[in-house]
Amino acid sequence: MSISLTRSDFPAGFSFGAATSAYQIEGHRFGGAGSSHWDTFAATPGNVARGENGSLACDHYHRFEEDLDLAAAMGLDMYSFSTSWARVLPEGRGTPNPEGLDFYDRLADACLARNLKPFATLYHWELPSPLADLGGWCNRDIAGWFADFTEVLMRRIGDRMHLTAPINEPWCVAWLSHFLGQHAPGLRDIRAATRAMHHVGLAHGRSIEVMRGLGMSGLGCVTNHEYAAPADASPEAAQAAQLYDGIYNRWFLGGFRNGEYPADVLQGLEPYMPVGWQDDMATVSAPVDWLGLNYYTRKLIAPGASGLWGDLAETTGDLPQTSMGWEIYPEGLYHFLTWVSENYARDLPIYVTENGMSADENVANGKVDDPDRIDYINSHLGVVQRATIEGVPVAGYFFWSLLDNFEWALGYDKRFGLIHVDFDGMARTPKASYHALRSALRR
Ligand code: GCO
Repeated sequence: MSISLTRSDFPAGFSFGAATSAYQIEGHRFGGAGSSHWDTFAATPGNVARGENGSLACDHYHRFEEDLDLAAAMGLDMYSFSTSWARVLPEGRGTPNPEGLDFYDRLADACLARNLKPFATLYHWELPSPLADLGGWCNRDIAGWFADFTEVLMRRIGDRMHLTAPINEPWCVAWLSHFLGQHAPGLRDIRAATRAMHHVGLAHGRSIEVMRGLGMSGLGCVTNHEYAAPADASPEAAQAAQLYDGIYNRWFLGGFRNGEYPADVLQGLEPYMPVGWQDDMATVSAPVDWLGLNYYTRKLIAPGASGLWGDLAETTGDLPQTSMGWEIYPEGLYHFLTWVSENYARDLPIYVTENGMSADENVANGKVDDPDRIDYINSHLGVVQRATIEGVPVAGYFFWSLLDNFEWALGYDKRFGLIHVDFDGMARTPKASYHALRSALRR
């Protein structure tokens, strides 16, 4: 099986990359990294499958050169990584960990040495435990703590970044983790969630301001999106899907790009918003240079049983699914590319910053066949190409993920990698999708 499209099917300068994140691949036990709220969340029974955690992960901390060799051999133009706040500032503030800064310095140079343009995301979820102790994303002070982390890290590596984003998937950081409780810190409280929904945006804006002050460019925001459709023809399901869309898809883009939150969501969250939040919106909407969209799937939405505001039930339809139980729905990616272009981009370039699928593959005779992933790439790259032909300013596409890795609360058996990782011996085995992409990118 092959990837049907090649570079010539995309606009000149269109970039292909692969994405990873610090806690999911590095090995957080190494290099002086401090405790993060993911370490303690994972140490609490019932939160992560099989009690797994990111302490070893893919041992990328020691194997990053081998991994970047594989990324470069594929013909990728960019490598998207994230940096661990707890590795750079084990206390979250104050004295940096020199080993942490040295690691990201080496990583930046290793990318450039392989002609991989570095794309850094400062925060992909490993909040230092001492800051979690102070309320984490529920405490407005986190915006200043995050700005200080930005300054420490980007003074060291900012000169070499091609693209930089402050926070990966604000919805996951705030709503998934403080309302739904599925990710660290595992809270289920609408007041905590509302504060996080605002403070994440404020921290994003403060970080952008710091990087502008350092003279950096290529600064963007990365939001994740799910296509929300009504589970049935009832008006209640339509209303539920609209609210799911507001919380998931419109809240952060509204803040970042329009300096205002969507009225339908604010109606439910206003009573819990921090006093004076309106005065922060100029910072939340600090100008950026590009938009990043993470997309995987769609959800069919119905009202939840409690009747409480925000209680929304997800159901899955009859489309083919990945091992995450996510339906494969490339039309949703096309929708978001056109919808974001029409409503938020205002001609800024748009990157697909994460797209991919999980499957439970194994190595057989030194190979890993993953035909479903090749199909997924073909169908999703196909809608990206269609959007570019229609004039949507898509500037690049990042596959999630370069490596099989720690899939948060689901642990290590949800394999998203183009490269298989044997988590016992750490052997890397490029999958058939890796080889198919390699030949497509080099054709
Ligand atoms: C996310 C995160 C990644 C996930 C990937 C698969 O989008 O949730 O950025 O860390 O591993 O998306 O769920």
